[in-house]
Amino acid sequence: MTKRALITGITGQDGSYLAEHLLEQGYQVWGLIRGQANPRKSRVSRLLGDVTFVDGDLMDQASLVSAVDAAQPHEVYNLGAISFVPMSWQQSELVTEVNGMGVLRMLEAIRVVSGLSGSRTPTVDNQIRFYQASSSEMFGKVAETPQRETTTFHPRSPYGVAKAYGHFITRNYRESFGMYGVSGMLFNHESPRRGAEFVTRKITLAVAQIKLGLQDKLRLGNLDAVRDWGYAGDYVRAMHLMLQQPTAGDYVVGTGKMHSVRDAVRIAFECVGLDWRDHVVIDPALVRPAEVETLCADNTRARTELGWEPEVDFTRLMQMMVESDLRQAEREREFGDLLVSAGW
Ligand code: NDP
Ligand code: GDR
Repeated sequence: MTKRALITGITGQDGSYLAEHLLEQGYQVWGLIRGQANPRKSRVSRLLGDVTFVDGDLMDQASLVSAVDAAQPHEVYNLGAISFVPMSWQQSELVTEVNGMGVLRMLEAIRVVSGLSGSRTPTVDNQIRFYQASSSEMFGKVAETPQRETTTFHPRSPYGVAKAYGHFITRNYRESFGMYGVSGMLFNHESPRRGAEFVTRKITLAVAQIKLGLQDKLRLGNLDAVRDWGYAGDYVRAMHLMLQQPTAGDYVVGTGKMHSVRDAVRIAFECVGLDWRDHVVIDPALVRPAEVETLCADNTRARTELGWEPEVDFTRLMQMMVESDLRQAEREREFGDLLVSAGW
């Protein structure tokens, strides 16, 4: 039997890698697409023939019911969110609606389409399995290091608070309705497809421009922040594995290795033979109102129960991103030169 999966957030970094991974596993993939003529749909243009797109928005309950009904999925991956943490101080209500209430709306859509109620526990075989994109931001001001599934939450941003709601409501639907719902408590993961506003990609894009002489300075905030950074391609494998377990549970996913933003900058500049100290400027405006100082995953449960291992280490990840951004910057420069020579 061909399995069907519905992915929200398919135009994002993780959605694109997950769609590719599930297609490789023989799935029929459906993607929820938000907005008329969504410009980010071009990001998944290479999947256009393979993925069925369905209109919907995590702000709109009825659209989620229609999407689940149309796709009749075996698995739903809820990756849709406003994922840039600083935006959650500027538009806290919107972020709470999408990242928190959006989870509830998707759980309700699944409950309605499956005909689940508290009095009727479904058999494992006929359930729609649900994956929620939880986040290490829920740990925030950390109660212990490294962080594991049982570590107390102390989120430091409206984003983290909304994700904590999504996490607990997923668990609550598991306990209330017998729904198969899991939360992947994922630590930062990056790739050449990472949004340009996140610190790793901001650094690698700038390194490429600086190497080609198109830019001189890179403005950053807190260089002392420490994160556990992994590769998005590795992390989508963990998402899929979580939904294949006999019973639903929550899993921390990270590498267990810590690096500072300063390390990230140093490694990225070293990739092109430059010294970061000649180019980086500290901009206090980029320092957050409340910072998550340090994060590090205890991935024991994911490794032992899922058999999951990360394959790309941090240095290789930064190299991969710098190489990709350098290639793109060189192409753009070449294309720009062609336009100039053609008299455009
Ligand atoms: P991206 O920012 O790259 O993608 C976010 C996706 O969410 C986009 O496809 C966007 O679609 C969609 N989206 C935004 N608003 C809505 C809405 N109202 N309704 C439906 N879809 C919406 O994020 P990532 O791929 O990096 O992350 C995926 C998920 O994992 C997110 O939930 C994020 O919070 C979470 N996460 C990410 C981590 C990371 O390090 N990358 C770590 C831990 C958790 P559109 O094109 O319409 O804007
Ligand atoms: P984060 O990722 O907030 O951890 O959330 P981000 O890359 O934005 O920040 C990481 C750390 O770098 C520091 N920093 C800067 N960050 C940005 N964006 N820009 C800067 O100029 C800069 N200078 C220093 C930040 O202060 C922070 O400490 C990501 C997102 O993908 C979330 O959706 C996800 O849930 C978490 O990872 C886990």
